[in-house]
Amino acid sequence: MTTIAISPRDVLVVVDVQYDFLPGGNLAVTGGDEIVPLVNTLAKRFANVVFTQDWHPADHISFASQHAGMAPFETIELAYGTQVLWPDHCVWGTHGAELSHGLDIPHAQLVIRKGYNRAVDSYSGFQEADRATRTGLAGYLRERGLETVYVVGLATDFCVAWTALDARAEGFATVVVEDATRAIDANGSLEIAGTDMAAAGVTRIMSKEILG
Ligand code: VGL
Ligand code: ZN
Repeated sequence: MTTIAISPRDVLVVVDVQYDFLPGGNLAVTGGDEIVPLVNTLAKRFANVVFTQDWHPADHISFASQHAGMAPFETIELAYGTQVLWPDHCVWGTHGAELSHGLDIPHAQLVIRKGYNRAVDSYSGFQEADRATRTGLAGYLRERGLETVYVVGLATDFCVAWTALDARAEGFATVVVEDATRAIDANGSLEIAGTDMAAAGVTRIMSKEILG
């Protein structure tokens, strides 16, 4: 099998590998811990690695606890559109918000925090859910001359998919390494994310296509 050669113009974006998304966390993604060794192995192939970190105030609007009578995984309508409500998670300064100490990627260069505005969620590493407020990631990647964005991490159907879709929208070639992600899969979200990514031209591969 011919493997994909990773170039100095490629960047690996490691999405939200944080304790609250790992088993035992407040919004645990099934099998989330299983990807950590693979993410570490993949990262060794990349000169350029960026982390995203979900980073919410304790009263964040995406928390079901902030909406009387609402439960996690129900939805509400906000000014910017439909919002899924979540268990409290990734509250800044808490253990659950920390990047997993199992990550062994000392050469990673940037941590993009997102979701820190109380009234707007941010699944994507590029822009908030209002689809207007930018995180700065696109500018950072462009300024560094990076062209192809490889996305891994948690969760496939939320922060990975939204980050990949926005990378495409910004004009980057975009590749999701499927087996280095795990999904929440609430109310058909994984299938929807797959359809959206295919329509947007996001390529999906398995890690063996890089690692051989
Ligand atoms: C995420 C739901 C809420 C994610 C973040 O990282 O996929 N999902 N906040
Ligand atoms: Zn969140």
